[in-house]
Amino acid sequence: MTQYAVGDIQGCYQELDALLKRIDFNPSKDHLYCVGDIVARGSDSLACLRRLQAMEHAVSITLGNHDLHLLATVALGKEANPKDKLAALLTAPDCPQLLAFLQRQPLAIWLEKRRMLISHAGLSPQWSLSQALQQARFAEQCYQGEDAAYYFARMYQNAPSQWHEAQSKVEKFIYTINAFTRMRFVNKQGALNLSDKGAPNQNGPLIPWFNHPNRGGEDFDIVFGHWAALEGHTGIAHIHALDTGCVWGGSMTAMNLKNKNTVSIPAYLSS
Ligand SMILES: [Mn+2]
Repeated sequence: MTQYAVGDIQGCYQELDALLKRIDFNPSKDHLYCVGDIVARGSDSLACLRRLQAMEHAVSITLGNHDLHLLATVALGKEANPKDKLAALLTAPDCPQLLAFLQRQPLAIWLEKRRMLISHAGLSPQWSLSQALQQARFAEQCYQGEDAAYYFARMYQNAPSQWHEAQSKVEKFIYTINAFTRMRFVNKQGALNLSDKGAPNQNGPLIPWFNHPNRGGEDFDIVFGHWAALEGHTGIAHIHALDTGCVWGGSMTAMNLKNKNTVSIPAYLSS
């Protein structure tokens, strides 16, 4: 059995298919951890979700901002943004099952044997590992429960940007979703900045979450996606950035969780 993590897929089905072939992925014995953003922007989100759902027993996903946005759009009866290219998915006969599959997925996965945390955006420097996992379970109960639409309707806010400011259940939900799915830069205090998406700038006031001095994870690995501008590099050996920007013309990357070797498939021009 080989375990792999794969970076942001974002509807790039041809590259996903080629990557699974390249690593000789066998769903009857291997396992694929997807770091999230399965859907949106790429040309075939429908095929990506169908492929993953068809081998659900061999797949785990930590949801990304685009995945949650899709679930929220449908739960709230809103129109999808045409640039997300979700029309084929949303009109497919198996759309309800595919969305239910997505909604069952967690925000964070802890692999005890490997001492490895997987999430879409990383680990907030204002949380310990155990706090992060506790908050992930809390937020999953919100978006998977009967009141999911209530939480989806309140999800899109940038405040509170600091964990200690999150007092109510909704504020804790908002902070948790933002930390796990939207975080890139934080300030000196560790507050989330949710607008800057670029490459790290040594001289700016904002620092990547993984460079914050309070960041947990000196004694475990962290695997994340979401930040294509990093081009797969954090400069820290045990913090693994897997979003190599396939949908933007980069590549799609898979990492073997045991030996940390990576394989990448360059983006096809057609997608
Ligand atoms: Mn993302």
